Amino acid sequence: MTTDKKRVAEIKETIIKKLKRDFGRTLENATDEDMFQAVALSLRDMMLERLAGAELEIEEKRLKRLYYLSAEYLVGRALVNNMISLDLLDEYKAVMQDIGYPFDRLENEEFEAGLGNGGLGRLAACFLDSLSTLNLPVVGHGIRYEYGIFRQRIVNGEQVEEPDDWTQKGDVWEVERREEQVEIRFEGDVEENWTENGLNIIHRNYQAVMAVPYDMPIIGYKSHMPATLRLWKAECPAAFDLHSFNKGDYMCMLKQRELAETISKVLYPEDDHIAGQMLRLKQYYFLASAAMQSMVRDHKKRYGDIRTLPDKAVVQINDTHPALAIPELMRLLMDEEHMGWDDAYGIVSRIFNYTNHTVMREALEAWPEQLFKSLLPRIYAIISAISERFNQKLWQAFPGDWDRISHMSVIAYDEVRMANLCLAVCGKVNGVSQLHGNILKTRTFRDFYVVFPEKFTAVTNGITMRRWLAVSNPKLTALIKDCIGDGFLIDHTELQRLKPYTEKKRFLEEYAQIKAENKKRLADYVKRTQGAVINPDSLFDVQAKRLHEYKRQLLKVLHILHLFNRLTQDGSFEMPVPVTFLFAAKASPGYGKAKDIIRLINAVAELVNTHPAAKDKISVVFLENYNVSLAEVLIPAADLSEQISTAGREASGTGNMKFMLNGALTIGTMDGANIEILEQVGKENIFIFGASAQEIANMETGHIYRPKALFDSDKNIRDAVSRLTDGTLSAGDSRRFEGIYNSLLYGDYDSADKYFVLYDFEAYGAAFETALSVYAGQSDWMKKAALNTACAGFFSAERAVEEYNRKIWRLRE
Ligand code: 26Q
Repeated sequence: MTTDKKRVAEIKETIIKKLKRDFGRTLENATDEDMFQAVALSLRDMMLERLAGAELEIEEKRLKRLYYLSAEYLVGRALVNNMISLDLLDEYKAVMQDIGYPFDRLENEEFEAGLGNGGLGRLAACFLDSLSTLNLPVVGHGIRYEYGIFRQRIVNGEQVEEPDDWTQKGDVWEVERREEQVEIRFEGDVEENWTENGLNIIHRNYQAVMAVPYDMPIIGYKSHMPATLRLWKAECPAAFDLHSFNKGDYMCMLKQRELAETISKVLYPEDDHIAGQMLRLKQYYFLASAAMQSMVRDHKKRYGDIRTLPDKAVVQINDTHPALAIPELMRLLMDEEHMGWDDAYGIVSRIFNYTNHTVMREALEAWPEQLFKSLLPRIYAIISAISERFNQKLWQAFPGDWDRISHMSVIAYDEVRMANLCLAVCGKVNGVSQLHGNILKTRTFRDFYVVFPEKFTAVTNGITMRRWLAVSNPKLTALIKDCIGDGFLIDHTELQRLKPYTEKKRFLEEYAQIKAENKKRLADYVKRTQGAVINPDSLFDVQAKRLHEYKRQLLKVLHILHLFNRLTQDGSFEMPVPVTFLFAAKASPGYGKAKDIIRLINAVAELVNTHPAAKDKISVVFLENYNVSLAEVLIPAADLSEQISTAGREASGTGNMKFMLNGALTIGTMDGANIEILEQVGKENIFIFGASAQEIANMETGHIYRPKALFDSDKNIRDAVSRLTDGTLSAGDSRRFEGIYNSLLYGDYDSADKYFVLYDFEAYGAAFETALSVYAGQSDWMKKAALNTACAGFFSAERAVEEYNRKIWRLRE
């Protein structure tokens, strides 16, 4: 460790002072919480100082700024990440050692900010970190959910959800900015009056809610320009309280308060499919309006003239959830700034850009028109006008083609469609991997591509090297530093300098040693947190991601049943190495099929882990409550990374990149970013299998897939699938998994095995067998693993963000 002794002494001094002044404690009698708070506050001081400096720089240099709008931010814990970003990790470790306080106790004291469901939310967090690292000015706008993604417990093999009360001890990193609150209006009547000054809009009888911003500085690595994560909390307006109170309507006042505060109460745990709740729409408008009001206010304060907005601001909307920002900005420009439609639209159409994250039909956001109209009357009127004008434009492109036009229309068939709104207005629309970008052009938004080819682009996702290597895998980080210095933490082209080392025996031994230690670390963690025992000498095969049919956890389960069949029935069958199958996945609470699959995984675990002929060869563990903190322990311990979605369905995946970076080999389909991982590492260093996106699409359009025929003709499939209902997995009830069984084999041709699990079954088995035999010849495996690390630089979020900047944002020009 090369620590700055003076800094160490200063930090220690600050912590002692914080303990005394903020908590009335000393090092001797501080509780764990006091200690965490004091250390965090010492970091926070430095972060806020930088934030102030950055604001000044933006002001002085009149820098263009990115407004990143997202309903989700899966930030995770911040303590160690902040130490690394400030380049003070070693110093803090030295201080804690000096004080005699275990560093990991400090880490574990922090609640993680889990304000997201999965990939989309984590991407937003990685991007803020990387934007700051590149010193690009950005404000991320989001919702300060009081309850983030639920905590998952497994009880009797089933998922049980518990509330995630992450702010119960307050959030040390945030700064409340009450003076910057804005008012958001719902419902009511809108009156339009033409006066000599143009259109005058009066909104009456609305329900007002206050949005109060809480700013969290996100410090990029060695950056002088922190990103601001501005999270909005809903509150009841004080004036409104008074008003009710005067009328003596005390109960009504409390009720209104509760209703207002409900808006930012909880993150909706549905990842990818909509159930049209009113409250969700309220949340999205709340976010959009607060963000736009704050952006406009900021610009006017700084530059005076709202007309220069597009030179100084650009907005990226993270999927369609914040898309109401588009009509909201129109509203602000017309109703508040008194611009005409054309001028306002001219500005709006230069500012917005949209990232799509999913091609699943059921995830395309659409709201019932009547509900929308009554909740947001003015916004509805603006969207109607956008829709009408857009349809006129389409009429010129496709004269007479009503079918196509109504398909592309923003409002049609009693629905308001958010993706179409984005396609109509945004300057750029991007996919999150190359394959996904192409699918958007050729399938999902095909008709739009014909009219606006110039709007479409693709930027492959990325991950931050700090969180997913430096924070989560300190040992590997140290080894890499020894070889190539620490440039790789900031410059994504550096990591490949590791390639020559993968030829060196000594390096590979150290690499293998680190993997073994990380596996031990995970085994200890699992023992401690859920009491399960796993063999650190087995191959760790990991599938960690949200539970979704298209991600095909079921394919892996059926394959485990197949291995179980062979181990118990075929005396000559040997596993070349023992394997531990690790699953981690949350299911949306309303997604019954996903919950059944969790139940199934646990039933298979019980079967396999106790059977004398199987238990020393294979074992299955379901890890509870997958979140960022668990990912940080799990991913560095993985040998094999399962990325086995039905081709064409996983827009990109980002877990796949994290596993690769940490030296797991991928077993995967030609889907999302897996294709680009293959391009980076070469086909020798990845296990690719299964139907391509094109083959899947052909089977779908031809209606030719017959899973039952595969079941009848393929004994391995039949024997594995039959386990679902033959009583082996009774879990007390032999009909428990009949639903899964039936959905694989029966239903209409289009709905039986909709995700082609049985179609890819044999190919998966073959790929897995190849992986096992390579693993059994250890040294070659480690070389491949190290090559995966060395080739992961492309997946740095700085590369992704630079690409966005070049193609879309044009900051710092
Ligand atoms: C849909 C309708 C109405 C309201 C909300 C939603 C909704 C909510 C969450 C739609 C989608 C999501 C989340 C999507 C998501 O996380 N997608 C993932 O994004 C990652 C980052 O780009 C990709 O790597 C993953 O492939 C993709 O699944």
